[in-house]
Amino acid sequence: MSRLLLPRRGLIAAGAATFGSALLGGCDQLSRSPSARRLLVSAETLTQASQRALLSGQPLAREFAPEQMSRVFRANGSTMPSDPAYQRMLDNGFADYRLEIGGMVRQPLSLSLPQLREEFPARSQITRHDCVEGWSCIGKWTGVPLADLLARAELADNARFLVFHCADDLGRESALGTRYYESIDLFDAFHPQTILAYGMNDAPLPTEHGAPLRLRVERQLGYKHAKYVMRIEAVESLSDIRGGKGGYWEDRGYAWYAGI
Ligand SMILES: Nc1nc2c(c(=O)[nH]1)N[C@H]1C(S)=C(S)[C@@H](COP(=O)(O)O)O[C@H]1N2
Ligand SMILES: [Mo]
Repeated sequence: MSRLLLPRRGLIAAGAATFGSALLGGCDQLSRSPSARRLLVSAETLTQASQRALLSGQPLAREFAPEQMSRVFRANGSTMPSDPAYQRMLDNGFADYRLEIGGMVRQPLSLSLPQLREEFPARSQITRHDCVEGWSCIGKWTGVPLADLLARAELADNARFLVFHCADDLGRESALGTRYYESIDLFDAFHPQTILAYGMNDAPLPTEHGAPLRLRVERQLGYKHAKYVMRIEAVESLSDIRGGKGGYWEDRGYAWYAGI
């Protein structure tokens, strides 16, 4: 991704979000607008149970048949984090990997890959990945629904966003920090197709696609799908994190809500 592409990519992302909401009418449209979504999930009186009720019945992203899967699934952005701690985990088959879940939760979690595979339900889905650079690929993803992880971590009532901290450093400039990160709201966090994938196309998630664990948030554009996820942080606001816009690319001008 070159710097020159940035303004164009930002425009496309913003256009895609507008197009997505233009297809919906009335209340749907309201609940799709980023500001209304924030308002809807910000009521501090919402309990976890009412959050779940509110968030159920959301539209699903299209799922595809196995024969529609792309023969080659492109990799984009980071394809091999250079971080020495990551390299050590990779060399060790991720035996020492732990997914940390913290911030505004009552039960902070630290979960190994075997725990993620064995202690939680698994979900598989064949979906299309759309990158703002103008390419799409269809692949199969297997992982643990984020909603099940959050049920165990017990979100605090004032938590409104989940931030995904990644292992890779894009190393472009230093003022904002160059580690990849992303964030989603509770609508996407509890959506049934939002999973942390450890498998791709019936094999362990390959390094170039984000091993050992990457986010799939199927109603959003490619850059929201954080690869190399090390830590999930529940927060009330994104403004104190890094550039304050909720993601590595968002801090550089992309839309935070990248709905397809
Ligand atoms: N950690 C991390 N996640 C990332 C990126 C990245 O550079 N680093 N690139 C994003 C972009 S722009 C896209 S299109 C997808 C690419 O996922 P893929 O490599 O599995 O195709 O990952 C997204 N998630
Ligand atoms: Mo992308």
